[in-house]
Amino acid sequence: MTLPSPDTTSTFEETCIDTIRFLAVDAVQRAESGHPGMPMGLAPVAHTLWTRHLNYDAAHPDWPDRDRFVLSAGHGSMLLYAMLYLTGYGLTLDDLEHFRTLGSRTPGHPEYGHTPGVDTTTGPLGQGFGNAVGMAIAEAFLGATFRDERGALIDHHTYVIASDGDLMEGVSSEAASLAGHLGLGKLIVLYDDNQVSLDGPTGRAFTEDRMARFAAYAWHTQVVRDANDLAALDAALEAARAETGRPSIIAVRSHIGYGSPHLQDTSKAHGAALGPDEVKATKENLGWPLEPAFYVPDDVLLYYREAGARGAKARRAWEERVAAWRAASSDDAGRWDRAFAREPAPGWREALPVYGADSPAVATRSVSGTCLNALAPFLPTLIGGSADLASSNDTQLSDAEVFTAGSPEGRNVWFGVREHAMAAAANGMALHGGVVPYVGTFFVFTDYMRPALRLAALMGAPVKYVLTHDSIGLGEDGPTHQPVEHLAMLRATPGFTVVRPADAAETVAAWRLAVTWNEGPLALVLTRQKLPVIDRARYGPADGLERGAYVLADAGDGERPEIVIVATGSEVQLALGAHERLVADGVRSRVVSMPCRTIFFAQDNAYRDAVLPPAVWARLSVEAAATFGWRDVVGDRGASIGLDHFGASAPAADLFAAFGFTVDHVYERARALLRSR
Ligand SMILES: Cc1ncc(C[n+]2csc(CCOP(=O)(O)OP(=O)(O)O)c2C)c(N)n1
Repeated sequence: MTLPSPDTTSTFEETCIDTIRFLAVDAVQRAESGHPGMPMGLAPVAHTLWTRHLNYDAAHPDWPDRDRFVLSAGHGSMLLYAMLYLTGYGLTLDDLEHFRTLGSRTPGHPEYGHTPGVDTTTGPLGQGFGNAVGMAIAEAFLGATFRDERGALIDHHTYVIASDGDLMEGVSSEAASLAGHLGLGKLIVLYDDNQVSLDGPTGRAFTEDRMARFAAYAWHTQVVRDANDLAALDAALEAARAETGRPSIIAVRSHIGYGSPHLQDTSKAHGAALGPDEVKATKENLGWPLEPAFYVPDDVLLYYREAGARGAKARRAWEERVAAWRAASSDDAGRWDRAFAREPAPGWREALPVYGADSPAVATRSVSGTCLNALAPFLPTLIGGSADLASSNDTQLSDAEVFTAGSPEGRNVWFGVREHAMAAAANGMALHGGVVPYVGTFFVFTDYMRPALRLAALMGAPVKYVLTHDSIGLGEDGPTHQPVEHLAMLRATPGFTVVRPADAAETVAAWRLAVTWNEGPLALVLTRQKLPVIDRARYGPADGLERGAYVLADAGDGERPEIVIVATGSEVQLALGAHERLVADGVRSRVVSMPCRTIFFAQDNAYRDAVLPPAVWARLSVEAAATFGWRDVVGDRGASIGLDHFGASAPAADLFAAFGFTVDHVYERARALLRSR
């Protein structure tokens, strides 16, 4: 089948575009829920992309060198689902008919890992934009890392559809600023300039010159004055690809609810079904058959299915090229396989540092930096950085270059003071595949990363977070910088793993866990202040961290303990100090180090009961953070030493003393608990 010439809007292409529009209209009407307006306006853009620009093979949605597509304006999900169905990703008309219903493959917003062809989960506006910047970083890095004599083996574009809401959200401003600085020339954003958002005209709240803003970010900018002008769209996309030194944005003037006689250009077309009468009026207006709903003309389906299969040739050629390159060098083949499996090369475990009782006190953030650098040679696709706190977070890879437009093989990314964008980009990097992203900042600034952390958990994106300055132990910077509720927040996030090691040896064990942890996001929560290295000859081995919690000290001699003190991070040493005094008093005391509550709760009952015997009701938790959630561990009759208020600005030792984080206080609370029996 020959394609219609791209420079004319043929009647057939109008039919194709109307098919997309009415699949969205009918699906939203059937669900009586959803967002028809954006797909109606942008159907020509999707049509143009999927038939003439995107490099993809619908039968292989995971092809590593496919172009990525991010629908940042995720509320317009029916636009994406219509394209995935039409081009043959395996979605069916039945899936579209069950849009937004329980168990369907077509949820309200696109979800990664749920629907084939969805490259990321979006919904919170602006996040997709940030993810796409990360995908473009990963692409550039991998392109520089894996090469044959013809050049980059990973060499694709990242396309985004973004809406007014996406560009209003701050995360996209940060991400755009970063992308412009990094000169990510293969990132192409199509901005749906329909001048309407949820509550009404954008003029109420969003009036700056958007293209001037992006030009100032060092982006290549273009305007297409009419979304229905396919030739102009084609030309703009060609020009965007021809621009290789800067990211591109194309503002496409479109009409929300295009074709709807009463709702076009109004916010009523944004987020609700048009209603049966308006569906009918719109179909009549655009000359579309009223029945059946979900009508797809045969020749339209054939046309899109052929477009969806056209990339098979390029995919096969790419696979042959990679196979030939792999055959020439088993080293390269190994590097490639490990990169895409996110596996370090053999020998990495032995390369990690070892700390003993004779090691001087050391901050867990410093140990983390040593581990990261020890791992770097074994994991050459480990790439990341910090939000301008690399020296504080110890996140710098000392033997690697900085990632820039001129040195895309660099592994140190200077994200700048942009936590929102950094975390969103890290998600995109993880989802792209081939790289293991890590990012660092002060623990308290997870507040600025929260939307992306949540999405990382929802998507199972294996991002590593290095979060330092983990408590009042950071001292003089004061309560603005001292996390209180952050551990509870991360622990409450389903699918998020948070590890707070107690000393150097646990930090090494934590990195050992992190490196092999590909199930989802994992955060290491680390101290600014030095901590003594626990004497492992005397107490339990740090490997226990792998089970989330373990018995560190036990005076029971096989007998059931009278009291269990459970602590995390820097407070474990206080628990040990109190324990020694209790033991001197003749109390059968036990200390449990619990660096990761989630992993511990996932252990079998036998292990959990062995660590925390159910019959021992006298349980005391010690953690310099909100006590929220500790009752799950200590029970109704237990007690918690925590921080249910903000901190203060003073040296760390003064704060620990003032707020009850001392051996004396832990001991006294333990004795009081025992007395209360
Ligand atoms: C962070 C965030 N805030 C609010 C929303 C709710 N919301 C969904 S779409 C939208 C605005 C829609 O305007 P626009 O982005 O222009 O999309 P269009 O109306 O053109 O479809 C809002 C506020 C959201 N999804 N994400």
